[in-house]
Amino acid sequence: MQDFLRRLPKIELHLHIEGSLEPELMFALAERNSITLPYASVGEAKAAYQFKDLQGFLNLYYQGMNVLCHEQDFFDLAMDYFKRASSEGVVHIDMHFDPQAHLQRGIALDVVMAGLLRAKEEAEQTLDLSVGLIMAFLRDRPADEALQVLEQAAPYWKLLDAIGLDSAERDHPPSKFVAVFNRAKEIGLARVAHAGEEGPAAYILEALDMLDVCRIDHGIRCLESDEVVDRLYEQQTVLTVCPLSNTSLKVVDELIDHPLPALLDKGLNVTISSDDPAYFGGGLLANHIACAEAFGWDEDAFVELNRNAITEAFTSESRRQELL
Ligand code: ES4
Ligand code: ZN
Repeated sequence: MQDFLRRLPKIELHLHIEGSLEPELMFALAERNSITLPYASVGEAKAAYQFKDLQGFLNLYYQGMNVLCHEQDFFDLAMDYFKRASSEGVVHIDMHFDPQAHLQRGIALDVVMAGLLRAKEEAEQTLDLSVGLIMAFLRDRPADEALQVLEQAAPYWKLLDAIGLDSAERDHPPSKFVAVFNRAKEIGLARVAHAGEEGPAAYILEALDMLDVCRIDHGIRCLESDEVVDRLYEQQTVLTVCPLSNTSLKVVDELIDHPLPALLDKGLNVTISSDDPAYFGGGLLANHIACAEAFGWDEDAFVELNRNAITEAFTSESRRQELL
């Protein structure tokens, strides 16, 4: 089964590129940029990756990305992940990135974009990998700021596939970002949002109704509301479910208790992703293997999940056909 899963062409629709920063690269970039890390060693960093909840993780995630200063750092970050993912059989990645987290530290948007776009281009030319770009906004920061960043990104609109909404979910409902998402729609950008990860099922409905998203990142708490499950079923909205993320952040106690099988039983359009692979114990292959072990799914189940993802991937129709 592990060999099959490694060889299976896999698609991930939900990956935060800053969450792919492995401690080894973090140390190398810290040295390159003369930054002092709060860890004495790679081992110590890994040992610190024990999270109580989403906020506990976000604190280390924002701390870790402090080593990203120059265009080359963003290129190395993304290329490092693309190569690793490709070697595990990943053929498409829709990649979130968090411009506000870098702007806040005085890193210009052009620096972030130049590095990430160059890595995307190189990956698409040298690996059998296509990459979609999702500019994500931090929901625990003001909506005005998000709107400003979206306008500031005008030179890049043509190169983006979608906008997203991430960071601390509780008390930051989708409704806070209606103006930002309306503007993205006007611009012609697709829209996705994290909802129903730590936040309530009602946030999923809000994201659908008020932000007009085509995809819900996580969405696992939909099971707390029949109304929300019905909506997701009727629209066949894609859910990007991240099993190892959910256990790492204690959204779910153990993988055996994960709602994935229940979501499939309801006929929902489920896909599997890795979220923040450097922090949650592995990438897309590790997530597949963990699901095979926990749920005893057969090969066809994984083929189906990846087919769901291909159909919704942010890439050209010809690439989608090639992957199907
Ligand atoms: C995230 Cl796991 C998760 N949830 C919400 N926002 C995020 N940003 C990076 N990882
Ligand atoms: Zn996420």
